[in-house]
Amino acid sequence: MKFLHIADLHIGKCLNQKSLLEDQKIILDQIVKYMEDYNVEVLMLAGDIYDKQIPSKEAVNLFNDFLCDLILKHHYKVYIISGNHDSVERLNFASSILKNEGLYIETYANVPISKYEFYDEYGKVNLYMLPYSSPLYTRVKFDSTCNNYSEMIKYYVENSNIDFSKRNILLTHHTFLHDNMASFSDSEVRFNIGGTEGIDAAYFKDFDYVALGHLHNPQYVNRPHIRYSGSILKYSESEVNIKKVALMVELKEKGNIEITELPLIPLHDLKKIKGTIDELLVNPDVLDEDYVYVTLTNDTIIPYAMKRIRLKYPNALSLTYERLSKQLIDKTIDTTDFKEKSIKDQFNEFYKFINNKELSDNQISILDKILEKVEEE
Ligand SMILES: [Mn+2]
Repeated sequence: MKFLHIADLHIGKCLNQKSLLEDQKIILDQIVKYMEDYNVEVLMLAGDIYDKQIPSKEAVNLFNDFLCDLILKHHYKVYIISGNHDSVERLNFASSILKNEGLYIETYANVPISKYEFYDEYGKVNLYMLPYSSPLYTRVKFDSTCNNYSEMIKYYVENSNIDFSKRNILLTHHTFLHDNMASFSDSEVRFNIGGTEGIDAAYFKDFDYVALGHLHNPQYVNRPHIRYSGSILKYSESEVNIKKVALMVELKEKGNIEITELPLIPLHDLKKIKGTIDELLVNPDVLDEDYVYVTLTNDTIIPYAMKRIRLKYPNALSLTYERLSKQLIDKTIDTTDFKEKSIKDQFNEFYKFINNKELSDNQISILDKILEKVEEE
């Protein structure tokens, strides 16, 4: 059997207040196109469908259109689990009814794990769907004494009577690590502080394929068939150099699996650019509509810098000054006896701290005038 594995759609996500809905639509269209082109009739979504527990109406509409295209137009089957960003109750809406239409949604972790079956020329394939769950939920809901995510996953798998002589797929949304390592990005939300969310991926080596969601960088952990497809778009500055993919997986007879990375091409790329304002504004008429994080290397603050940058880069997301941010990290102002200092001296010190030079005579006379006026009032 053949299926497409994607995850971490985060529909409705904004980057620095910029809505990515149009970008997300382009990617979802590409996914439908890949399914058509490669004759894939099953799509698996490994959680974080929406970016928020209460998604905007635009986000819900976009996902609805995507599902209608897949199911009503193409008659594909779609399997969805919830991730840590999704609302368990809301995503579960009408799921029992939708099963009749080829849309399988699981948002509550079950014991045994919810299972669906496929048949192909090599026999039966079991799909186990384990949505994002927490040790607390598992302890309260079931007869489990699990104290952390590793024990929790063990509990679900060991109580599901899985026949590993058959072909088995697991669809889940958690943090799986290999030797305590994985490639994280800044757009994932950690489940808890202290790092006990990590689960040893080796535990899943007996599954024929593990379709993972949560980590936004595409990667495999421990074995090539225990795999994160990654998010469908770059969702943070830490991902500018990461290529996003959908994974096409073909399960043949037991032990024979083929995984193909299909590139997802964004409408706008996400990148970092750096230079003086003049360097960045060379060829001002040639627009660059990618999403850019701008770092200026100028020594002084440039008036209306963002306004000027946006003439060439209309989708600029942020602007920082390299020297300023470096300085602020490298040193701090000595504030021990600041109360004894005059406002003028304090201002002078602050100016020197930011600009690495003293106020000029002209600036001092302007400052004197301002201070005089402030005192009068
Ligand atoms: Mn996510």
